[in-house]
Amino acid sequence: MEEVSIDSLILKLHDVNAVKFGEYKLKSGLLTPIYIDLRVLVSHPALMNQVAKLIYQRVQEEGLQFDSVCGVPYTALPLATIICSTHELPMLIRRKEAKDYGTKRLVEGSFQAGDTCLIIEDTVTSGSSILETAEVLNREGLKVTDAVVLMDREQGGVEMLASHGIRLLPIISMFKLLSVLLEAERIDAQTAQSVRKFILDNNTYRPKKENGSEVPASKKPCVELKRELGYTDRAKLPNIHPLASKLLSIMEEKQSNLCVSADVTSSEELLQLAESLGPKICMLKTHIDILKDYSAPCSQKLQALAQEHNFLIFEDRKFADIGNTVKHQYEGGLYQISSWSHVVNAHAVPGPGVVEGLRAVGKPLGHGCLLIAQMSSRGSLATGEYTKAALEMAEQYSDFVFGFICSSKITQKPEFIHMTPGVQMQTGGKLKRDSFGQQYTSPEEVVYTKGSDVIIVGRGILQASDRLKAAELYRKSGWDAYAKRVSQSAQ
Ligand code: S5P
Repeated sequence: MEEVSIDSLILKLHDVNAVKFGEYKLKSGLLTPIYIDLRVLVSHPALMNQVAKLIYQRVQEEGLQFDSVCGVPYTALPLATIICSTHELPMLIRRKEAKDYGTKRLVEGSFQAGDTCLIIEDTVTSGSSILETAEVLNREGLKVTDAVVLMDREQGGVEMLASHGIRLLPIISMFKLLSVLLEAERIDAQTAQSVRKFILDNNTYRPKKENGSEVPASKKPCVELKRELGYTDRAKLPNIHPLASKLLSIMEEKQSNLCVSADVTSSEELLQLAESLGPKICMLKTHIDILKDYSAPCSQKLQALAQEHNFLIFEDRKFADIGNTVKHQYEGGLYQISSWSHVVNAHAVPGPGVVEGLRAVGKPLGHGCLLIAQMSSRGSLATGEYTKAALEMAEQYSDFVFGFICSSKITQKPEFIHMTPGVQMQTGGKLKRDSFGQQYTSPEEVVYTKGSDVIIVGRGILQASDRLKAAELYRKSGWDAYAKRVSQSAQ
């Protein structure tokens, strides 16, 4: 069977009218400018097989463990059938209505209480259809922990299901779909923008407070639709962290939102990189503990280069311990990170103490910290509620935390900087990965579609035959995507 790429699948789905633009009514009664109707798939067997193949690929990549598979009736039922038949997996069928004769079962097939069942779905808006199916399966004693969906409308399904303990793994997101159709000139920029606005304005997820009442709808984190402040204006915001302000000013001045990830193992190569790529970047990210020959003069020279070429240094130490320990790790030991690095980052997992420990050292020195709210690696656990908790922690310590490591924009507050790793130019529309689960997105998608501020690029530049040329390519691509985003938001 031919290799399936997400981009070509999106175009084929558009060809067969599975994606339509106009005015349509959703199950909820809401009028939508885009309608995804995957019921037509059954009339296109080759496409059906491709979709089934992609879903199964995702299941394998995530390493999901389950005893059986259940497709949400009716559209996903044939998809589940193809997958189960091809890979000889046991399947269950959920009846939508119990028959009034015979066994009266709501779930057909053999299973045992405590078995795990993987759910497959074609499209998700709020996640309610998956939840309904999961509840029926739960009542029969089955566990549901994961669901794979072909198309996520990004209107709160991931969050809603996560709040019920189900991880939703989408293959195509609405924003990806729009950017592919726009790129292929199947839709114009105005249509794409109006759909984006609709999606952001109609997030269906209403998290419950502890007392059970609903908190007001929050918009899906993503591209800002009101006129967006540019980097220069954000640098002047009254409550902005001085380092965030400095970074934004550097970005504007050098027309660069490129942070190079200098993942090299010798001091000489690190300094040579900083010297040659310095003029192209706003920030240089280090993993100081991978150097085989680190000595204090290396970090002193790096500081001098940062001054000369006007970039910030970010030691990607990913602190993740109790406050007292990270304090020592930050200021002491062999590397004395706080003496030379403007920026560090931390996992939110230990709770606020990790930020308090780092802040005690870094704040008096004028340094700042990024919290890791999401990760680029396959199967990352930093999603949903965890991401939200990281955001809350950043808000609480905004005198030290000025931004996030994340895959897309997670807050509309313009004081916070979003920095995204896992960036490489995409070729042929295929999602790039490395052999250890690193997942790559293009600069355009990260900055324009996902609303992030800074692209972090390592091997995309380091492995190029001409690193300077590659850095210029990434700088231009990241900057053009930012310019396009800001100019569209002004329209
Ligand atoms: O989620 C993350 C967070 C980080 S900081 N994913 C990442 O890849 N990183 C870092 O970004 C990672 O440690 C590496 O230094 C860089 C990505 O490198 P590349 O070669 O894959 O571009």
